[in-house]
Amino acid sequence: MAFDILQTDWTKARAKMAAWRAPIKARDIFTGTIVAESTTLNDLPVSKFVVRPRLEDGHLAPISKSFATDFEPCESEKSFYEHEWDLDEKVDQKSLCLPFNLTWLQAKPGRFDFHFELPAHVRCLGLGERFANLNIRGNTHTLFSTDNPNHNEHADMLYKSIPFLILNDGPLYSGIWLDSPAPQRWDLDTELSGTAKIELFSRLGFNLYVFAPTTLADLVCAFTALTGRSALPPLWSLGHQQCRWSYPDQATIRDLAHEFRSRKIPCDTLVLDIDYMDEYRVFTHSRERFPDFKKLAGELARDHFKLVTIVDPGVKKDEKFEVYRQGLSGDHFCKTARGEVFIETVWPGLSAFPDFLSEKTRQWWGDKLKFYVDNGIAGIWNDMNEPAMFNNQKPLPVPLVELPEAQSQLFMQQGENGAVGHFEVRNLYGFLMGQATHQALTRYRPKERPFVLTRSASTGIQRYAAVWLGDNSSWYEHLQKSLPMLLNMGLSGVPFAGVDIGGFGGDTTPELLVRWYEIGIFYPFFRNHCALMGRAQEPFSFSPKVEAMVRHLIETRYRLLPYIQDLFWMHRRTGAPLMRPLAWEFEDQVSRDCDDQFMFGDSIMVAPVVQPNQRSRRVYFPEGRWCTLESLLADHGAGVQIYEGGQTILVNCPLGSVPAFVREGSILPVADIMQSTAEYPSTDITFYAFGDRASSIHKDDDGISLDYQKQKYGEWMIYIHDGDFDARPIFNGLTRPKRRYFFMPSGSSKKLPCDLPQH
Ligand code: MIG
Repeated sequence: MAFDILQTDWTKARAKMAAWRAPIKARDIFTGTIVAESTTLNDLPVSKFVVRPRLEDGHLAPISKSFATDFEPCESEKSFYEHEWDLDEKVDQKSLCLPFNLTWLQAKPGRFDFHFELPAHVRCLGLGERFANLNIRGNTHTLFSTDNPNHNEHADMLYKSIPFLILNDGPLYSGIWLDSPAPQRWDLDTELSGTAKIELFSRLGFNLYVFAPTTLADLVCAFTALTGRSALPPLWSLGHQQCRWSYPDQATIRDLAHEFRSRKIPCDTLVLDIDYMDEYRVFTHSRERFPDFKKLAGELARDHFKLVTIVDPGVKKDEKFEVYRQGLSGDHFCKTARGEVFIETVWPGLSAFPDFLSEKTRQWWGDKLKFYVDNGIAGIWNDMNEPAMFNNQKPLPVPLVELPEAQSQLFMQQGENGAVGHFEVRNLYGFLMGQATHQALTRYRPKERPFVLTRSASTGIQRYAAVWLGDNSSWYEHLQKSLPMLLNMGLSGVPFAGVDIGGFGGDTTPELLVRWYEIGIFYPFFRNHCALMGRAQEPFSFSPKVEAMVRHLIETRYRLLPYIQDLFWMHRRTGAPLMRPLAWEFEDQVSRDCDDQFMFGDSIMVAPVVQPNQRSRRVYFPEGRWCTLESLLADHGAGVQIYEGGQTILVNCPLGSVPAFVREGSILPVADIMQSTAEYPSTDITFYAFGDRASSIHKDDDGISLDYQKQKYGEWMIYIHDGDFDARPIFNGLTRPKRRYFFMPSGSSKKLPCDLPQH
């Protein structure tokens, strides 16, 4: 940020210096109520504290509904989420004995302070979207959803706010979840004094959850039993997605589709950024540049492409614009404390912002989305929903001593308990827009799995949307950061995540793009995206050599789709993310500290190159034996390349090779190369085994409908015993899939036909 020394605002600067220097000594002014409850989630003890301060008018703060925990699981999956809260006797917090000696007090009507101990060896993980490595200790983390395109060491507030912190002490992991959408500042021992502090800037109170120590897997299982899990995504959304800001017109989109198919680069989805609209008006398309909007989607569908469009919240302030008029007459927009519609500048110019906190507005927005469904748009991409505003990117007062009174919080929103200041609920804005979008798509296409992508999000977003981590740049540093950042997203309950492949800002280089695809094929959300001024970075934008490398990588992604779907199935039942830190699977010290490698499910370890001009790297192999994924999947009979675990080995990493290793005892279900997932229902599936003894679970379904929730799927236990293949049905709700199955014994180059029995 540039600043002009002659313009220094000394009053502000002094206040900030003073605020940093003097830790605010706080006296507890709390006179409200605390209700303590406890439960067990899959045998894990969890405590919950519902804290309601007394307001200045003498009333208790109303209990506001937690959108994070408010959901109804489908009938067949109720047992994954079942728990009951027991009311505890002790409700005086002074007598509570909490892990890490956690205590809190109310320092001001608009601020609560929490303190807990953080012994020197304790690692801190999770906390949603942080621009940081895996262990986020030693820094201050502000949770206040913000459109911050500068992802660098100064980046604090980002797009998402998920206040779930994992504390790792040796083999044990415990959790603290401060369930409140109000701004929070987590200081994870910046003073090196072994203490952590949270400031919660709220006038309304909170729910605090404390999870007892356990394994990482059990902790995330319990957390997602409370906050929900991702539904199975439509299969097409797991394929390759191509985007850029913006493909200018429909002819360009047609060309793009043609390039992918004629060059045989697999792709499922093309994405339209903001310029498909008429003057950036939501629920419109440009008559000049996209005159045949609906026809375009139809043509692309014949070529097995899906079309996804961006949808921003800002509604253009224009009395002649029907959506704006409806928003006014239906009272759907956020309003200032004086009752005027709040107006700020975003892409359409002066705009109004739907108040997604209000149920009737979510319904209205959902109704409007029918425009996209009627035009054959397959999925919706929500952007700018922090909400971002061109002249108001950092709306919180600095320094923040307590939350301003409701009337001074930029604008008001209408909750179930009446009007509430925006800051108090800002972190819910993107979540609720995503929820409205998800519910609308489900309403219009009840037989299909909805696809929603969102930039802003808060706890529980996985139930409604995939996420990407916003505006990264075409830098190796951001390629590297994508690993720990996505790992922490997964540990925070959000598995369906990715970052822009190739990098969003700036110009990518061919080498960077290839390295990015090497990792990107393991991002659950797999999309190439680039900003307005960046050079073209579609897979065919460079030399034939680069194109061949990227094609091979994308083909590998498609071959792994059966495995990827099995991982989503596993997530659905246990909360396990797809991308997992090594410590999820291994208990040794090196695994615990490692964040430049990760496990993709329990069978594949990814150890990528994230530096330019590097053609080898040291890879840590945890206990067991490992082989390269590429040598396992190559059918040329050269044999698999094996590494003994328990050591670090220098490994060659030629550009364009898949940087992944398979753990002994694994069976990978692998599809044939395909151009889009439309070919998936008839692909052969081959079970590649590494080791003479192995077992895994494989599932099959139609990849598109919600019937799996009505028991329409097939699930098998697959075994390798002394090198022989065996499969037993676990669940049989599917008519026999029309595909052939093969088994590739460990170290062999000859596939053997096999069968998945139907009972
Ligand atoms: O102010 O829609 O993060 O993915 O391409 C920029 C244009 C707005 C930011 C998103 C980016 C998108 C871009 N948007």
